[in-house]
Amino acid sequence: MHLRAAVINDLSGLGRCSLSADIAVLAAMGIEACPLPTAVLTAQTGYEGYRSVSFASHMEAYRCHWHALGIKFAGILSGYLVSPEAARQTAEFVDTFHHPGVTYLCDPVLGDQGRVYDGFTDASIKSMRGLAEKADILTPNLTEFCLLTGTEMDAMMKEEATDKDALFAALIQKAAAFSQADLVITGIPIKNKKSGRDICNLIISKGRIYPVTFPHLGGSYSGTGDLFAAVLLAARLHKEGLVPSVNKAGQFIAKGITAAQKEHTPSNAGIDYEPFLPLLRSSKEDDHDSAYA
Ligand code: PXL
Repeated sequence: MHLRAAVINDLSGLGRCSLSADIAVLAAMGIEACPLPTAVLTAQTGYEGYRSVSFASHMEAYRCHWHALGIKFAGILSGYLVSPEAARQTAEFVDTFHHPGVTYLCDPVLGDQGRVYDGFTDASIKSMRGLAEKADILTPNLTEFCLLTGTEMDAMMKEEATDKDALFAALIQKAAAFSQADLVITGIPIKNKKSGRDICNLIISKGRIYPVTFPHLGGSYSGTGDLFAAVLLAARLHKEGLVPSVNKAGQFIAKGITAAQKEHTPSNAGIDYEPFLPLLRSSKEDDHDSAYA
């Protein structure tokens, strides 16, 4: 069956993130990606001297045109929203196209490693919170989760040093605001007695938790959150289970990081994921191929 997803994100010339990542992953997973740019940048904002042109004033035209054409989406993904106006336009888009049976994944791109990305303000955080409340799947990293829930970041980091169970309990309590969604808090550092550190993607869904843990590979690369969200949405649109979908996304990122480390790729340039795109095809799509053989 043909599947189509709207991807609301920026187009960055460098950094292997946002729309470039979304389109590559969705296409590799057999899904048509319809890009709705929120901004066009010479490079993602981690690069010194980047230039950014907002696309917020053009977003309404996309919504109206696609609506007039009667276009339907199986999924909607939103990511980097350059301004509160871009977030408002995204909310309008979601209200227009998010019918029953349509999966809306909100990746609340706001920051990482305890820091807010360049250009975001309290108003950006507030408008992202409004979108997060509409999501079926919500994929903040730990920093973004703290920003969305008004949680002090240091407190969460201290928990990591002491007690994993206490950290998870605190996260579950704060997650109540988004109980309508399958929440996946990514990049949670967890102590591991043998190798030192793991990275946990904590799923909180319908009041239950499912930790999906990987060895900590080190480094903090551009675009990993975008790639993760795109794989997760595509796998869910193919009706793969929530935990296997998170696992698939995590494995894909781990392969890209390992390759980036081998190539000494700078963290701003993103991970070397391209050779691993063919591995994302599901066996269901292969069945689809054989139906046409
Ligand atoms: O990958 C997140 C992201 C997306 N888009 C832009 C960014 C960033 C992170 O820095 O700058 C423009």
